[in-house]
Amino acid sequence: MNQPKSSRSLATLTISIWALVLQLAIVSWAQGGHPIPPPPPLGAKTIQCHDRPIPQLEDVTEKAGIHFVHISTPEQKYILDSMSGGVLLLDYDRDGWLDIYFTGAPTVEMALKGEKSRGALYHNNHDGTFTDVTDKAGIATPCFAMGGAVGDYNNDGWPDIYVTCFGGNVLYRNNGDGTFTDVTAKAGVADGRWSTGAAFGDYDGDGFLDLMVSNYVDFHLDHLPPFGTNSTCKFEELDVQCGPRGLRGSGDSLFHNNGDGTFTDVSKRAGVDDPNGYFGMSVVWADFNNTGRPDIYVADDSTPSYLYRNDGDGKFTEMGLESGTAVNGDGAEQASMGIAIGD
Ligand SMILES: [Ca+2]
Ligand SMILES: [Ca+2]
Ligand SMILES: [Ca+2]
Repeated sequence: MNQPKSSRSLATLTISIWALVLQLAIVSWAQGGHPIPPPPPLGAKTIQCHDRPIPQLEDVTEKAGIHFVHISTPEQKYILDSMSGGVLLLDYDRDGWLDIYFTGAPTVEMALKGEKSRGALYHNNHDGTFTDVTDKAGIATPCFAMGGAVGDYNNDGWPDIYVTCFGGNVLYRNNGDGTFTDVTAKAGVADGRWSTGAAFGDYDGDGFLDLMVSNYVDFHLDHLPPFGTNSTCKFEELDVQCGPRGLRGSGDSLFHNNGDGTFTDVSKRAGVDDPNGYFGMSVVWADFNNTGRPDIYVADDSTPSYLYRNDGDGKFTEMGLESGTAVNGDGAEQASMGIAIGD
């Protein structure tokens, strides 16, 4: 096609200008990082920052009717007193609104006297308030609780609760009528050690949620490590609680869901049993290498963390060090506690 030269030049110039505008827009978007978010909803509490309204968070605990208080001791003579306090969010009655389960732990002193502490289940009333339904639900005192996980292990559509504990975990089946039944014994998922983290994930793709549990320190109420008594129970010259360094760690557990309400401990066979006895704090399932199979990450306190690649044959390969997720950039072990996964 023949085009007059001046017309071609004008077209070329126009395209060049548009390309420049597009390039500038891309650069400025990339430099800005994110597109401008929509404004907060009307009536939301905000402050102005760089001419933009920034939403403010407000403590609504009291207004919401939540009165749960976690028991703690200021002395914290034992490392067991320093842990616990996990909270689960789940829609246990499937009304479309998230409810809250607070786990409760006693102090070591209370436990030695045989005293228990309560957890609490709060039902979401859909109006910003909650009602304590713990007693009706029957999940007030599962154990010396640390935290837990939510998953529908029996595929009946109702989310079930697994509570991690010091000295024996508890699986509660959701009965679908606001009550739960302790099915730990039948399911075979008590573990019995000091469990901290737990997460449900279907590692073998059979449609049933399996359960990974991280365990912390080998700790016994009848053999308490005495406060400040040796070099690992000192901070500078001060006497402090012992641990986790200087105490023995506990291995981790993977329970395969058999699909009939029972589980089988496959930790060793799967290669995720933590024979090193690292101090496990929390665990998460995520497909880190986009194979369609969930892998496992275990955050360990004061010891290297684990990244387990799901090999698809019921086994996992630990690749924490080579993936750069076991220790920090200087090669030092981290006091890893919790985990968040995001893209
Ligand atoms: Ca609900
Ligand atoms: Ca269920
Ligand atoms: Ca499974």
